[in-house]
Amino acid sequence: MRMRIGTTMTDVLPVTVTVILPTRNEEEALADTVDAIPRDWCENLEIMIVDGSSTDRTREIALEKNIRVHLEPRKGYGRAYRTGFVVAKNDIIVTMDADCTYPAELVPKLVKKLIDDDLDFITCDRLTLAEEGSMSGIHGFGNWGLSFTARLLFGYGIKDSQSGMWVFRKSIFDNENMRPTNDGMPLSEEIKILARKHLGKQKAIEISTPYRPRVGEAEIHTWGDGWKNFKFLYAKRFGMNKTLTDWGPLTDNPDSINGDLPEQK
Ligand SMILES: Nc1nc2c(ncn2[C@@H]2O[C@H](COP(=O)(O)OP(=O)(O)O)[C@@H](O)[C@H]2O)c(=O)[nH]1
Ligand SMILES: [Mg+2]
Repeated sequence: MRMRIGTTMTDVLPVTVTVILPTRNEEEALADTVDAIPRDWCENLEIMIVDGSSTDRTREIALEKNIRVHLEPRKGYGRAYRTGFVVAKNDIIVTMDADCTYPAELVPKLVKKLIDDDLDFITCDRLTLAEEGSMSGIHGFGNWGLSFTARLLFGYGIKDSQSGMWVFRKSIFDNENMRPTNDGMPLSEEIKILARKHLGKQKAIEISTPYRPRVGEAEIHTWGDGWKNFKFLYAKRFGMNKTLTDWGPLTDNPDSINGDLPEQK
């Protein structure tokens, strides 16, 4: 099989990949997000949602699309990933929001870069190539301010500390110090700080990619989440961040591959 990246054709990449989408009430955008992910370009592609007890049709849509559904009842964006990172079955993990904001079409190209350049972690900067209407003035300012604070406190030189698209090797978590601790939105800045700290600037890089307007309503609380992100940076800098829940899933989280989701019963 062949794949098309940009204008060049290449062979199937000899890797296995899991794309993780955290979801909470994303019925409007999930189908398009999933459809935008290219297929048949690597040895095995697992696409899954880690659903936070959505009350709309999110899980049904995922099942219709034949992707894996893991239910994580504990609240939080970070919590969903701290579960998804462990249950993902493949060697390379790609993350994105399920809201059509990130460039799913670039997933093969980003994975190829990770392999070709022997990298461990790529984070996608949204700020440089943000398309019109993708970030409201206040969000743009907040993202800039948080990224500025992160640079000031940690000096790791990351342009976009809040981006939610990362491409990395699952094996980075073999080092327990690489495992993020935060169950909320601050996990996003935390994982980048950890990557630069433990993997280094050569192996953990940032690439600018497009960012598009959201489909569906955001649940983010601009001021509340902004403040939590800001507080987290200071707590982390001074070693005062605490983890409230354990790494990995609960033993009884329903998963579509076990056939025990409420909608499968
Ligand atoms: N599982 C789970 N997913 C969540 C939760 N909160 C947000 N998400 C998802 O995480 C992603 C990021 O949230 P979003 O509202 O887009 O935040 P923003 O991009 O920072 O404005 C989206 O796909 C949400 O559906 C949660 O508590 N649990
Ligand atoms: Mg989003």
